[in-house]
Amino acid sequence: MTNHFVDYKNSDVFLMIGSNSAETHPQAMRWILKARDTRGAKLIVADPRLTKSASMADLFVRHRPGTDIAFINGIMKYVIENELYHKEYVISYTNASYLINPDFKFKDGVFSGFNMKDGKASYDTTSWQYQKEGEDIKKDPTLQDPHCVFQILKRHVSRYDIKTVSRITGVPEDQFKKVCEIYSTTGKPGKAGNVIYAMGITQHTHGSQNARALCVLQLLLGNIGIPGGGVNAQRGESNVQGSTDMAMLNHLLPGYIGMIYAGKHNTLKDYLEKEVPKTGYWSNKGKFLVSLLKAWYGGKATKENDFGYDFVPKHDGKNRTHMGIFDELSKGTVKGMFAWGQNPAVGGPSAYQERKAMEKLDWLVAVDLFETETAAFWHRPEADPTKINTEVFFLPAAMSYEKEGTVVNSGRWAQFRYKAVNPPGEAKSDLWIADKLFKAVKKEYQSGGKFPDAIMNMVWNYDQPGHDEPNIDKINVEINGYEVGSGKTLPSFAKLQDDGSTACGNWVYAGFWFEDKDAKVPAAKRRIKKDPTGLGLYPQFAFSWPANRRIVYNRCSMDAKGNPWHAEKTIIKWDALASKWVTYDVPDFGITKPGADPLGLPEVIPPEKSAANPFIMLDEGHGRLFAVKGVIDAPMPEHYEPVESPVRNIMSKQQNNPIFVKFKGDFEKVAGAANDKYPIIATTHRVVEHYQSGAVTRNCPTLAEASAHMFVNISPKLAQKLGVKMGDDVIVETPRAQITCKAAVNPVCLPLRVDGKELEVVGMPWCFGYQGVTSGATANDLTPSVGDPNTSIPEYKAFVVNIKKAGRGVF
Ligand SMILES: Nc1nc2c(c(=O)[nH]1)N[C@H]1C(S)=C(S)[C@@H](COP(=O)(O)OP(=O)(O)OC[C@H]3O[C@@H](n4cnc5c(=O)[nH]c(N)nc54)[C@H](O)[C@@H]3O)O[C@H]1N2
Ligand SMILES: Nc1nc2c(c(=O)[nH]1)N[C@H]1C(S)=C(S)[C@@H](COP(=O)(O)OP(=O)(O)OC[C@H]3O[C@@H](n4cnc5c(=O)[nH]c(N)nc54)[C@H](O)[C@@H]3O)O[C@H]1N2
Ligand SMILES: [Mo]
Repeated sequence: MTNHFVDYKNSDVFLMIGSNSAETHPQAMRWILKARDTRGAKLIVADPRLTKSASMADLFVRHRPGTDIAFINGIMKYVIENELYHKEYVISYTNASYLINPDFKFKDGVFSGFNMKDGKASYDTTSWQYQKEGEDIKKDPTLQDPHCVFQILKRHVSRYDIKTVSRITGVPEDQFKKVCEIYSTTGKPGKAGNVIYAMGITQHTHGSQNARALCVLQLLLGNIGIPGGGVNAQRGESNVQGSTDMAMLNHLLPGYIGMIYAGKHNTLKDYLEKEVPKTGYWSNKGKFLVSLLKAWYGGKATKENDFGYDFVPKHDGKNRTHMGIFDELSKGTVKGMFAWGQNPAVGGPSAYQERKAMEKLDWLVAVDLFETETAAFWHRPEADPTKINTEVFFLPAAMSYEKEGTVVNSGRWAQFRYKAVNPPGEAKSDLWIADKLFKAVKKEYQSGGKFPDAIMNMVWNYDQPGHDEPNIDKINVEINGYEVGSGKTLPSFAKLQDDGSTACGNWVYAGFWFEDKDAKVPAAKRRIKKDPTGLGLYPQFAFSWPANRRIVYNRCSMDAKGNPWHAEKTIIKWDALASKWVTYDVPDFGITKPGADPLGLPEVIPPEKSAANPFIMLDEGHGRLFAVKGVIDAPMPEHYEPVESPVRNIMSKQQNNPIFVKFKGDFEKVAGAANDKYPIIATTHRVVEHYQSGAVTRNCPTLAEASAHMFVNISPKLAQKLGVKMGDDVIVETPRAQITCKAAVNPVCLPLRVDGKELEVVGMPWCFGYQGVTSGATANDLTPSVGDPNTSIPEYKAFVVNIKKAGRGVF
């Protein structure tokens, strides 16, 4: 999230798209309702289903799953052509005026640079780059040049007129126009539009482009960097933000430092030359990486050995995401697996095939609170345990309340939590398990093994005399960063060096374990409820990364001269009379530099300087309406159909994202386009009663009772056609599997009129499986294993099914 939950109270209009906060993020809903009560804010909800959030909306539009880009591009067209964008912001703070290579083309739904090599599609992005004159990028501040970003974007989205958007999405024209009218009011300086999204946006073969489209819209309206604005991904599990920050993703090292790839980054010098930009804040990446290596390898990381660069296992460049790993499992190339706080037998795409793939494992370790479907895969209903040779180990884990540690919420607030109760029985904290496991593995390596360096050189000194649990304080100091030698905790990442004098486990958390002068505890532990501006910044409540900044890109909350766009919502301003900055939030731009003043007073940096590059994390310093890098599948969002869709793409000949991720073998089956056998559009969603795969909530008797049955929401019209009533059993089938569940007949899902044709849409929760107090069919048996080319996130939210009334004996 660029902003944070409490900040929602400062919004004027919310566009909640592909998120059902009322059920999945109730804290977000609390502040949305506050904005409505106190400032008359409007809530627009766009969702294929009538959700609990939708029922509270001022305007609810039902659109077809997988058509968000058409929807958002349509709003952009309206905003641009009616000149409702925030002109000063767009010219000063985005790349609107930048000139793009004249070779850039878009034809038949494909961008220039498309390649097909050895059956693998990709883009060469050379023609997407800026025109240069020497080192300088060419610009046209009048925005008239046909090759400038603004004109290219304008031409691109001009194809998404209201009628076309309606034909694709199924949203009636007058309703869509209303969305455009209401949301575009936030382009006025002083108005704040807040985009709230979650899995309805991301879980698509064009999920990254969905999110990009929202960013571009927000840039056009000047909604980024301001209180009440932002692009606000409602992150998932309570600590999914923290786990992403800590690099639980295969392509990242902690703190969003790109992974080291074999072949491409053979030496530290190679890495620094190829991956550290000359401009923008990422030009400090070398300091972050060297400090990370120092944190990992301590005294073993020296200048002479490039700080232990060779100790880091390198990525082989293959698809090492969830789907890539299960593809390998199905081929039998993976011997053992840890399912550590994960239940892929229910949560993974094509779960039926994933469960089957696990049979190829020699061993499986499940670290969990319960014997999940994954831990129990070998005695699942459809399997014969005598034929499965996988050895399964179960390690009982403590739940969040049964251990201490830090959780980072969607708003980037790191908050330390104390242990409330002891874990039951033999259950241990994950940290305890990791600690014992590491030590045991290290012991094994003493008698030799493949590539011992990574393990043998690792700093591992978290012992706590007299305690069985490792000392979490020591770990937090390492993550926060310290001065090598003195061991002093660092106050911020500005202190990090690339000469081995500092160590830091995650630069974005630098300062989170530094003592707050008033609270006398580390920042992540403090809970001071003071809010001097009344804008909900709460600067001494927990720690907001980076640098305790509550709203990122906050230079954009002011004009070039440093006057806030909205005086009542001032988080930082330039006091021209006194020639100084007034700051309530931590600025993400330079306001002072060490001066020549003999008293040591810093020199104040005037506003013009930071106005020239307000998006400090980007090399060019300007928000990207056109993405020259960062995404690999398109510089501007373009509508493609989901891989499984009953509809042909009316925008171009290109049916799907030309480079979506797919697999051969067990995970290959897809219905494809306009397959008459599967005429119904399906999506999946969460319910308030259950959490995720239901491993915890289906073991909680009250919740299990509150939502006891697997169901599919079908429209009254479809029910009539199928001859089923509320509560009847139906069979839902795809080319991959079929499931039997109850029909929930109500107007949650209704047919949509898409390009003159009526199409049924159905929705299913994905929280059921065969274990637990209550059980039910798994929706993910139906979902396809296809994904977004940038992230490999599966297309969970748009696929096709056929539904039949259940006959006898189908169970
Ligand atoms: N009670 C509860 N809360 C949770 C969770 C839980 O399991 N239960 N899980 C947590 C986790 S890990 C996450 S990631 C979040 C997820 O939070 P959300 O993303 O809010 O949850 P979902 O219900 O998966 O999806 C949101 C909405 O997307 C809609 N949708 C489906 N297809 C499309 C589409 O093509 N476009 C658009 N715009 N919308 C579409 C669905 O109808 C649904 O209402 O919730 C978190 N909070
Ligand atoms: N069809 C469909 N599928 C989806 C989605 C969707 O929207 N639609 N959403 C996707 C998303 S966003 C997500 S995040 C994934 C989630 O997929 P998973 O992560 O596989 O599912 P969870 O149920 O969250 O699994 C977490 C497990 O951790 C255990 N657990 C809880 N606390 C602890 C702990 O402290 N320590 C340990 N060791 N274990 C613990 C729980 O008992 C549970 O078994 O599912 C994805 N799958
Ligand atoms: Mo999630």
